Formats: sequence, C-alpha cells, structure tokens
Amino acid sequence: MDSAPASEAAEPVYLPDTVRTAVKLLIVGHFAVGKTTFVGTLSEIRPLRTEERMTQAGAIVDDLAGVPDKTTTTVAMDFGRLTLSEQLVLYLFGTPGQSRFERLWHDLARGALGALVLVDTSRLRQSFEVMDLLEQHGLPYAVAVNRFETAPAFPDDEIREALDLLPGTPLVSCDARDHESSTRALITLVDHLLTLDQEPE
Ligand SMILES: Nc1nc2c(ncn2[C@@H]2O[C@H](COP(=O)(O)OP(=O)(O)O)[C@@H](O)[C@H]2O)c(=O)[nH]1
Ligand SMILES: [Mg+2]
Repeated sequence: MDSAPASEAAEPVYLPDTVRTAVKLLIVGHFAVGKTTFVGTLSEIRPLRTEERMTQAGAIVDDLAGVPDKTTTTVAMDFGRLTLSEQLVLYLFGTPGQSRFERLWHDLARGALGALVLVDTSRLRQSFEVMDLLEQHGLPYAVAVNRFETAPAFPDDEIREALDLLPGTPLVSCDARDHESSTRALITLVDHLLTLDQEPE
C-alpha cells in the first residue's frame, strides 16, 4: 500500500461543524514533568512546540537533578487541540511552571477555564511554584500524578497532604505517554470545571 498511514490520513485537521464550545485549558507543571509529552499524546493536530536547547543561564535555574538526559526545556509553550465530543473542543496550552515565566502566564491565563497540574512524586515540592501561580491567577485546577517508573508510589492521601490540596481538588494519576490515561486525566479536569460552573456563587 502506498497510501498515507491510517493515523495520518484520518487526522482531523478541521473542526466538525457540530462543535459548539471551545475551551482553553493549561497543562502546567515544573520542569521535565511531562507537559510536552502530554500535549503531544493528546493533540489531534501536530502540536506546536517552542522548545529550545537549554542555555547555560537556564541550566542554573532549571533543576536537572534526576533528569540528566534532558537537554531542552519548554521556554514558551506547547499548543495542541483535542475534540472531546461532537460539540466540545479543547485547546491545550502546555505552560512552563517556573516563576521566571510569570509574564507569559499573565497572557496565557487569560480566557483559560482551568489547568491540569502534572506532578512527579519524586519532586513534589517543585510543584508549589506552579500551584502558587495558579492561585494568583484564580485558575481552578485538577492534579495528575505523571507516573515515572523510578518515582516513589505514595497513597493519595499522602500526596494530597504533601501538596496541601483542598478536599474538592481532584487528584488522578496518568502516564503522559498513554492516550487513554491522559484523556481520562483531562476529563477529570473538565468534569471538575463543570461542577464548579454549576455551583451557586
Ligand atoms: N517514564 C515516563 N517518562 C515520561 C513520562 N512523561 C514524560 N516522560 C519523559 O520525561 C521527560 C520530560 O518530559 P517533557 O514532556 O519534555 O517534560 P516538560 O518539560 O514538562 O515538557 C522526557 O524525556 C519524556 O519522554 C511518563 O509518564 N513516564
Ligand atoms: Mg516541555
């Protein structure tokens, strides 16, 4: 067969005209937690990436402990699209969590309904910076533990306590390389946002 691979041929580049709602979501987390991987796994269009080789300047602030092979860091964002149902399309913005990108956050947070915070159980403390940024911008969020083989497995209640999560904040786990589990994590966020939307002010 000389036709294009099925996945490429079937790639839905144009939105179906049944789509009624477009939602902007941020995929956030500290350095090397899996944001680019997550957006790449879920996006039905070729994700737009703005990665750059890490510079000496970045190397000072980007903590490479535990990720010696990583030579790029997200300097601006990843962008992807996921049609969740005939009526609903999600626009995903992978956004760096380091507070030196605070000015970028100001722009990216505008119009966003909420965020999925990716966390790595071997570096939980590094997630505080990004959760602070979310709170400053008043963005609701759900938390997804991105499972790395080498990371310790903690019970959910210990993770909740370590991250100081409110009881209503959803906590799920996912593998950013896996389509099904990443979709599930995103649906958890969307369900959470819909619940908040229906709550009386
Ligand atoms: N084992 C494992 N590795 C992952 C997973 N998600 C990402 N990675 C790897 O972790 C590294 C950092 O991921 P990346 O998506 O670039 O992180 P970012 O800096 O948050 O965008 C890459 O080498 C990925 O291949 C995961 O769920 N499990
Ligand atoms: Mg990245």
